[in-house]
Amino acid sequence: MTVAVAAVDLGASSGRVMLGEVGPDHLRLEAAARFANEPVRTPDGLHWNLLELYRQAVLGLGTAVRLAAGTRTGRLASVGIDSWAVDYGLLRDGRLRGIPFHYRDERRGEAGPAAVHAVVPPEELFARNGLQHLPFNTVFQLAADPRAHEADRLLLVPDLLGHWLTGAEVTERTNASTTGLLDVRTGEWDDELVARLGLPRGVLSDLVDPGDTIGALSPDVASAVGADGLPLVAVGSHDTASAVVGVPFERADAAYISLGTWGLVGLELDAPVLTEDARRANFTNERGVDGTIRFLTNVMGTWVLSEAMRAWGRTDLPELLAAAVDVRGDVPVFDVRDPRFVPPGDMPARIAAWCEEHEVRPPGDPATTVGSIVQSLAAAYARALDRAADLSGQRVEVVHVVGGGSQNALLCQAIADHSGRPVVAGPVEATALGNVLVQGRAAGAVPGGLGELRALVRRTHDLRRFTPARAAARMAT
Ligand code: ADP
Ligand code: LRH
Repeated sequence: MTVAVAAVDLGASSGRVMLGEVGPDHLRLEAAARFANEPVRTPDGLHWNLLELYRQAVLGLGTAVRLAAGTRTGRLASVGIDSWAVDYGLLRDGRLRGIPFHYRDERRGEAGPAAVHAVVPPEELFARNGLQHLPFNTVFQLAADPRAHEADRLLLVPDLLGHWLTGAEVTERTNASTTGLLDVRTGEWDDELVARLGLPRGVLSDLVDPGDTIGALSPDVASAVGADGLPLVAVGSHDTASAVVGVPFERADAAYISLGTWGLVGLELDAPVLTEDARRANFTNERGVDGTIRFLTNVMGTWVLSEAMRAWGRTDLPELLAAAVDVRGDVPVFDVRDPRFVPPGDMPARIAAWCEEHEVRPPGDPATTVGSIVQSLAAAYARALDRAADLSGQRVEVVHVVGGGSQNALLCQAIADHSGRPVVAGPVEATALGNVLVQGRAAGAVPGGLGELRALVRRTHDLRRFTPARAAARMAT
């Protein structure tokens, strides 16, 4: 049996609605809509343009319904939504209270973490929620958000869009694990933590798991998209959870880098690693599909490159990368994890400032700067891969790179070279594939566990391989 489903996949830089066709030997995506995700700055800070994203999602679903009419089954079986993590909308009496903030909003600063840590010290917080310290984790955002106490419901971004589509108010568990309010051991809301932080427990809704049916599209939406009764099915609604479902692992001793705006570097494990070393190394234990744990660290991703291009007024990434290939000699390697690179702004100036402070000659022209960004990202990923292996005790012999950044051959080769490990690049749309696969499985079109789903990705997608220039060097050390 082959089914058609629609995946709404919202990344921090762009969104898409994909028609997915999935069956035991069939996995295919077709774009129903692609659209930019441009944040909006208002006097009170940086916001997501959620209304525009919702508008695009509904338009895209209408197109997916029409495209599905031409497939074997002639209709969509379900819809699933994933997006970036941590951000939320607050509702009262069903109405949104204020425009949701962007996790890169620099105004909220350290007030949230300071308030939380005054009540629950960092060591205890990590023992409870297993999360890497990111100042924008939901728990920290809420501590500095006066609206939290006026709200009767908090919905994470995919769940908020799902609420607008169906009326349901639920929280999907993989994304809930990025809030900081989920117990890392049980996967349930940590009621004691919520109470100690003085947060209203009533704002948190029931948890659902990937594969669960959330509800049917409301009559208004169903008539707008032309599909009566179409169900919304929970997927790994955290985009990284869906991306990792789409990693075509060939062997157990492999790591992944989900490479988009962020570079999420880590391993899939059965159980969290909650050691003091893991906490100090800023590793996280996020919850994945089928109860897996994503043991990873958030490293800078293509964001610094996109922001540099914005500063130069350039949109020709392939040309810039081609020019960077021709740069001769060493390029400066800077610390891509320095917090100065997180907010929007003039990245070439920030890179130059970092280099001057560290007595390194700054890169000059755009080609050298791009080369410098690529080598600096790869060096940081190589360190993170070694740390992931050390902290978990799992060997890492192969690195899978998935997401938009897997198209960047210069970067994939640099990751192979810096890490001394072969890199397998692709699929580009791992997140949408993960979303589609979980829906396909829920519809009964593909049986089995994650291994079977990944084997299907391998059978149906071309992957590109990069061999490390200095594999021998790593083996020797
Ligand atoms: P996100 O989900 O975080 O929005 P994506 O996975 O869509 O991110 O990846 C977006 C990134 O993919 C871009 O910032 C860009 O660096 C990279 N990318 C897109 N197209 C290409 C290309 N043709 N060559 C190299 N890199 C590309
Ligand atoms: C990637 C991502 C990542 C989170 C960040 C906020 O899009 O979901 O996993 O840490 O956004």
